[in-house]
Amino acid sequence: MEPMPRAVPRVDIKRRWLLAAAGTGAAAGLGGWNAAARAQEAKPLPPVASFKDASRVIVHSANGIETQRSALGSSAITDIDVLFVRNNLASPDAAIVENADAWRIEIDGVTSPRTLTLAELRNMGLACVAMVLQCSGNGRGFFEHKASGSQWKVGAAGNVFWSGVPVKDVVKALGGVRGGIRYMTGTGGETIPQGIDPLTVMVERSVPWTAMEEAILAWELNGRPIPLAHGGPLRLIIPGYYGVNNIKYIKRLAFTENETAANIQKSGYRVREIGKKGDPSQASMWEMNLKSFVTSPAGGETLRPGPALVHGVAFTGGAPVKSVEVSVDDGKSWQPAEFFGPDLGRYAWRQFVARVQLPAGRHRITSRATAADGTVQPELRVENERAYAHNGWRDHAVEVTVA
Ligand SMILES: Nc1nc2c(c(=O)[nH]1)N[C@H]1C(S)=C(S)[C@@H](COP(=O)(O)O)O[C@H]1N2
Ligand SMILES: [Mo]
Repeated sequence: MEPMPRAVPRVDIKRRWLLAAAGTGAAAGLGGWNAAARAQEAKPLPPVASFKDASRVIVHSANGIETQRSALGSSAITDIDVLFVRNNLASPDAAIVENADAWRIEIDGVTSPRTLTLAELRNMGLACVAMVLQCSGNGRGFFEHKASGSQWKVGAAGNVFWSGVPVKDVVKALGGVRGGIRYMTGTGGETIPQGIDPLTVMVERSVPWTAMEEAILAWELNGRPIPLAHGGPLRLIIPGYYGVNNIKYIKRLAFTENETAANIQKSGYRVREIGKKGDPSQASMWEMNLKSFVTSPAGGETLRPGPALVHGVAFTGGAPVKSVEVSVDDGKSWQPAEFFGPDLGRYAWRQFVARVQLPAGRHRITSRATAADGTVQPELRVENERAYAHNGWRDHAVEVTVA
């Protein structure tokens, strides 16, 4: 059931991209893309993400762009030049971000349902949150069963600032939620290709309605209007939840009794055994699990024997990160790391650093986070059909040569 909705929009995105490239006379046209795909070489950035720094991202496809491990740097916040991009459907027309204030969102499941413009939302409340945005499939590239989808390693994640109006302020202004509701459901503003059952492709996700306490309808990303690639002009932000729940170009926010019947909710983004189909009885990709990984060294380097610094990031959608340990011998022994940089709150990632000794030889360097409730980042991935939620420290190790 699942490959269908993915296969269809992918074709559509490519077609759109080609049309756009042809229309603007862009250098990388039809031939460029096909040749690159054939040769399995570095692919060009799609127009919607042309502002990215091609030298510091990995272009998996026109709808999957990953941040290189080394590009995550040590400045706490991820620049949009390198922030990953993941689209399930072709993005809407770029005109929607040029005319941001006119963007409309329908609010339903409240006492007084209403359609509000972005201009109106700007006067209803203001909040800013630093948050890790991470795709459910981040780490898929470490699984061995060849799960379909982008083979992300660590870089389908970034730590960014979002500003906008708290959802609870909007709800309050509209008289509060109706009785009996259990979910908050957001709908993406994409145009559904004709001749396809909308439920099979639409990006509409439901989360427990209590998530509205911290949710934001955001129009600003790292101090600028949200670009189209990241969901501008208006995006639902649910701190602590996997990327897919953070609906781009949101056109409807509804408080509902039931989860949406869209495939992306019903059968997609469900954790199940390899070979099984998705269904609503399986866990949905909501809160993120505890994870850390080393960002420097980034792997593949040759280092001098002696003292070295290892640094990286730790984050979670659950109980706050309490501590991080680092190992330079593939997990045989561990030493504590220290946090550095600002504490941007429980939904942001925390940077850690450790001073280690590296004798000559080859080393696998990794990190392991512990949360305030005692949860420890596991050693191994949990095998699952769609390769979601990988937080095992073993696969996330980097390998260096010391000589
Ligand atoms: N409307 C809409 N929202 C969406 C998506 C999409 O395809 N359409 N993709 C989701 C997925 S799977 C992820 S991981 C994040 C990616 O956000 P980014 O592209 O800004 O990094 O957006 C989510 N929100
Ligand atoms: Mo995702």
